[in-house]
Amino acid sequence: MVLTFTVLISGSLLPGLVGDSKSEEHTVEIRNLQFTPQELNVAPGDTIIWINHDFVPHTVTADNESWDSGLIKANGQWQLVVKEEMLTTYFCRYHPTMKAGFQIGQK
Ligand SMILES: [Cu+2]
Repeated sequence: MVLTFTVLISGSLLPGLVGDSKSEEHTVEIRNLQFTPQELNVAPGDTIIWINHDFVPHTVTADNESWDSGLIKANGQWQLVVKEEMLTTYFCRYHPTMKAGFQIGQK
């Protein structure tokens, strides 16, 4: 004898798990060897976009190097999707005085 259990899970019962439509984009400008803003409030799933307005390349590198943009050319940009557990402080490999970070909260 075989018992079959059919479980129907409605998408509406799992808010936030399937395609979070509330995710936002945040922009950090790199200008005159500075990240602006220096601090940013984000949520998991959000995207942060760094735009390099300088005439020299920069990087966006986690303080523990767990994530890294690689070289961002003049007028180039790079983006990152925020994950809950990631390190949130970063610097530029070429200009170690360039430092900034973001705070991960919940929506
Ligand atoms: Cu730099």
